Amino acid sequence: MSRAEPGSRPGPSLKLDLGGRELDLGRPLVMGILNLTPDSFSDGGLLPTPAAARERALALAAEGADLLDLGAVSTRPGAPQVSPDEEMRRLLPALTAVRAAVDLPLSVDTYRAEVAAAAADSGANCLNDVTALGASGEHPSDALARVAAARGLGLVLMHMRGTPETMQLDTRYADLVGEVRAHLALAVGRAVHAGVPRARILVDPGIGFGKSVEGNLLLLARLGELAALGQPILVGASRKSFIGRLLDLDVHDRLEGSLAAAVAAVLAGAHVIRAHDVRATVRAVRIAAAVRAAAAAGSGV
Ligand code: HH2
Repeated sequence: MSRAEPGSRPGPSLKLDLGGRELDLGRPLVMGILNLTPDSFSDGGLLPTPAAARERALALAAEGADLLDLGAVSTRPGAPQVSPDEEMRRLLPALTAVRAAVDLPLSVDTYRAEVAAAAADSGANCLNDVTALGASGEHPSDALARVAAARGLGLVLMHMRGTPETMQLDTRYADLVGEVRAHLALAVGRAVHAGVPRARILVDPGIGFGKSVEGNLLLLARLGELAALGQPILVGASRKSFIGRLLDLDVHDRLEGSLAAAVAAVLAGAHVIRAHDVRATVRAVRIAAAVRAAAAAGSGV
């Protein structure tokens, strides 16, 4: 009987196509976060210039990131709106600098079609839409999916109820996991209808986006139920406030909690982990993946 490599998953491996870059999902991947914002909840203002973004991207690549996610607008609870012009002013020079420096697939965290199209021109491979085609919550639009389809980009569809301004006002759900799954199923259907092939779509339960502490824990525990959507699952729990609330720790002291959440997500079936602390996350996730592979391989050792 053939044995799986430690850290890999046995069986036929799923492939992900991000703008012409094929990623093997036979092991969990780590998406390194590059925040080009002045006000992100844990690392705002750290990358004020394209040169700083490039250096950070090179560092995350050296730490073992499989792909990078560049965001120019904070989605922290209560974050103010930023104009598309301001978003592009922050994003595009940094994206160009990062594209020239690293060979990893680059994702751009935006829900705006015009920003997405400009990002595609500057070398983005994937769009990360925290509104799952809900474009701000009030104006559902398939425009972003049409950009992904036309430019051959990957597309992350994340669940959020409301907008960053309103999402934490009411975090009660009758059936959280069922609602998240149904919401993502609809979004995947809309993306496919707009022309994005399933091989390019990831889903994300949106940890911290309109959820209580208990809701976030429930989503991590029952992540496997999203497998029914048939798409790879991305999870972003890094440094989020539920970790701070559970451990009573400030945002700069959440590394261990973030690693524990990443391990829980991988054991529950996550394919991609979005993280600020890449080196530590890569190591933790490799152990979780090895445990998962051992469980799948059966009882003979
Ligand atoms: N979380 C954040 C931003 N974008 N995208 C996906 N797909 N999943 C997530 O969980 C997710 C996301 C929030 O984290 P961060 O980017 O560090 O903070 P901010 O939004 O304040 O810039």
